[in-house]
Amino acid sequence: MERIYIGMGSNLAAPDQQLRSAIEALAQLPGTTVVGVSAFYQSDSLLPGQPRYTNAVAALNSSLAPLELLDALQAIENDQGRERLERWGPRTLDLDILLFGDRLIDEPRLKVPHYQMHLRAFVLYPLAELASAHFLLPDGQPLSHLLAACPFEGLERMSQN
Ligand code: ROI
Repeated sequence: MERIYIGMGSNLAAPDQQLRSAIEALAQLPGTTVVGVSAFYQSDSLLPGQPRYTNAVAALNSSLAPLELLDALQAIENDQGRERLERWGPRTLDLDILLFGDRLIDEPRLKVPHYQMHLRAFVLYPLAELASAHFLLPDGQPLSHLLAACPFEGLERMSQN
């Protein structure tokens, strides 16, 4: 079993409902338990001209291998109507493996830790709700340092999921 953190995002077709459906789908994966879900956060898209996003982070315990989990996440994205029209386009559902235990994964289909997680407030603040204040990333950086360098500004924490 490994502890895995999944970043979730949606900015189309009732984003909050997309995330709720995704959490249910994660809980159905073989060998997998959802052990925590952060609050939902809304923020403007990093790219102008797109609807606002809802983002959250889920913590899993899973015995799936990294690429098995990646396949499962892409199947959930596709089930929820994800269309891959343009790389950074708006989407009904985005599921990213942020962290997979302490592993460093560098494969063509999968890089872990997620390459931009340390820059994204909509990833770091929800992650901090699930991981302890002393949490270290695989490269030894404390999560608290990443948070200190990444302003909360622009994030809106929703009171209910
Ligand atoms: N912006 C926000 N706020 N949340 C996201 O999940 C997100 N995902 C993206 C881009 C378009 C970069 N912007 C985002 O892929």
